[in-house]
Amino acid sequence: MKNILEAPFLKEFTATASNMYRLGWDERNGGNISYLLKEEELKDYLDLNHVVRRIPFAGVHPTSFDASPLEGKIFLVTGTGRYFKNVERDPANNVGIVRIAKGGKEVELLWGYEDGGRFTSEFPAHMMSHMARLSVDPENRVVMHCHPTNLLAMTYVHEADEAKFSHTLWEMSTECIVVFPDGVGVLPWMLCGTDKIGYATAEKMKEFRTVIWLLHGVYGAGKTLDETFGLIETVEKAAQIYNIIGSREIKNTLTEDNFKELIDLFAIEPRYDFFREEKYRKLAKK
Ligand code: 2HA
Ligand code: ZN
Repeated sequence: MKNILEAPFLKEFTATASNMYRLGWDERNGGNISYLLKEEELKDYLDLNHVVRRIPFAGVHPTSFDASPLEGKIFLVTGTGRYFKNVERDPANNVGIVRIAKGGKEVELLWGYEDGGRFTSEFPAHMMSHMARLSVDPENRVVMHCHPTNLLAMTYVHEADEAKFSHTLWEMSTECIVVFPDGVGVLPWMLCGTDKIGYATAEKMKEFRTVIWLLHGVYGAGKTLDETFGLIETVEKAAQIYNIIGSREIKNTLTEDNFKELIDLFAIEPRYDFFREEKYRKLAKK
């Protein structure tokens, strides 16, 4: 067997955690990442028949919560209470590789959490989000949660309306509508670590790759770690520009006609129902 600490998927994962930490998105034990692994990329590094220990799900309703659609799937997941700051220096204690057990009520630990730890408290929200994303995008592999400073600040002063929030972010730089034409979903404040917020997040994840938890942070989903990181990075930068502008008078902004030129150039399908002008709203699919 090769040394798992040298595995490309693990190195990319831990480097991503460090980048998130350095950007101030993951103070203390804030944030968590789950990454769906392929058996082929694991088989040279781990004996997949060796289960280190079994860990039940926590914070979920034992009868209604069901991760069985993910049975047999293997995830690399940050640990509960662990600091992103330390993930790259010490992955064996701070992250784990877990397989969803038969029945979908517990996981089989294959590697990691070596000092007795367990997966993030947001594991139910992650698993439900994976199920939701996979139902609309079979290539989705990453769910990422963090507390980006500017986006969090923006949730205190901007209306919580999804269409308005998305439109404002789109206006904050030319790239935005290209990177997240699906806009952002917005959830009211809810207690974190529960299956209730997990269900609500997953429901939004069927429509959006970015879901904002008001006064808390953001969930992002994507096919790769880079794509998901880049999505949150772009949303966070837009929020930063929004905050820098503050209450100063806007003298220039991107118009919906500008958006349309970008949409045509990049051949993307935006949420036209989030537009204001009737000529664009009527292009909405629903
Ligand atoms: O503990 O960010 O939402 C990590 C969190 C909880
Ligand atoms: Zn959080």
